Amino acid sequence: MYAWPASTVPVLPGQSPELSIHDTATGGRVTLAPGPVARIYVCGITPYDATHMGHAATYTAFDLVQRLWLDTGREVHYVQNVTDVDDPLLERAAATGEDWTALAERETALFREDMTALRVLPPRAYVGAVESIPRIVPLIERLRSGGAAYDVDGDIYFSVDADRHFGSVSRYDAPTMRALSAERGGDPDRPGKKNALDPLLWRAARPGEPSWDGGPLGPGRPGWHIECVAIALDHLGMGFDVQGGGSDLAFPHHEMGASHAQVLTGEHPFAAAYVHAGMVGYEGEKMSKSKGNLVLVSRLRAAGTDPAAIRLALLAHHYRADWEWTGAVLDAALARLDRWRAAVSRPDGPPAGDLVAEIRAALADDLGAPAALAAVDRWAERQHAGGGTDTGAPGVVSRAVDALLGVAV
Ligand code: 5CA
Ligand code: ZN
Repeated sequence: MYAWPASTVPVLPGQSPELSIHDTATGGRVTLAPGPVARIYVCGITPYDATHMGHAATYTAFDLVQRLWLDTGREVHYVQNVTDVDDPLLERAAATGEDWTALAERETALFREDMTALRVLPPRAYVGAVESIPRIVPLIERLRSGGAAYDVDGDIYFSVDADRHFGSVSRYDAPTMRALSAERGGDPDRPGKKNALDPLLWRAARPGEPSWDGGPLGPGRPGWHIECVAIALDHLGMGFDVQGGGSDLAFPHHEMGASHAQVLTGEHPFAAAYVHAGMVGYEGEKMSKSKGNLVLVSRLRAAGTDPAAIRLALLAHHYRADWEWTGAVLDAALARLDRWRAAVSRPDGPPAGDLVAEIRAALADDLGAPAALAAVDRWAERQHAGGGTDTGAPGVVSRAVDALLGVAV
């Protein structure tokens, strides 16, 4: 699939320190040391509804990772999927009477527009589940022939007990895993499974559902976790630098994906760090397509809200925090954007060399975007208080804010 256009990223003198980031699998910080090409996989949308502030916050967080790595002089091999066939998408299409492919295409197109408007840099590879089926089928066959997958009435399940590292991504206990499995697409109560947590790899064709030729697997469609594994292994290989997504993906999705890949390759780990963004809520609940309590990026854009202000509203919260979207959050971001724009539009200002270092240090410290914004605020305050005479400073600030934070001032 094609992704979306990249906004230009100014090249700054000097470079960011190495990124130290919270890793779910260890529960602590890791300082990443990618090679000349940093490798990151971020789980993409299931395109059955429009991009809401929760999605936008998560993709903006991982955009900071890409920007920081670019600022260290590296290339970034960023891969993102589109879950363009799965239960929620088919259920929504059935409920509204729309063709499921048309729904997926429309919402993916809207997502591209939203990401472009928010200056989220595109992945290098943007890959759909459907187009990946020819790469998914052989992986399932290999798991089955190696004894790590088995049939239940024609459906094929992965045996979590085949991976001695199972549980090491989320580190949840068994009751928590069981509860989350039921909540997030699993079927722990289905009879005939070896372990209640075992996830579906291949769902045999059902009347009224789309299906594909699975060769020896029979006609059917892929399970959710194997989709991301097939795409990540195809484009990045084992041991890539960051597997990313929202915190609701830690279990079962990233746990199962790591296990699939570890059993397939005999190697460990799947990713050097598992990075999870907090959940954005609205009116007391997690913002979600299934609950329908959505604040949509596209709706704010259509109402004339500057996307740079939306981006600043997201960056004002630490990526790991759970937080609530409110009108006041947006108002504060609009005011900040005005202050910054007024500050950089002067012909001179206070020296900004330290500010660039402060933004870099804040981001390298577990993506501390709020601290980075506070540093820019302080420079803007000095500017508004009477400023300085450095004629290069406003340009330095606007380029740094653009390159590192993705905010066009
Ligand atoms: N297609 C799968 C991943 S392979 C999926 O989870 N799609 S999604 O559309 O449901 O979510 C896309 C991304 O947005 C995921 O990383 C998810 O964790 C994140 N996300 C969903 N809701 C929120 C929220 N309220 N706050 C923050 N991030 C969210
Ligand atoms: Zn995924």
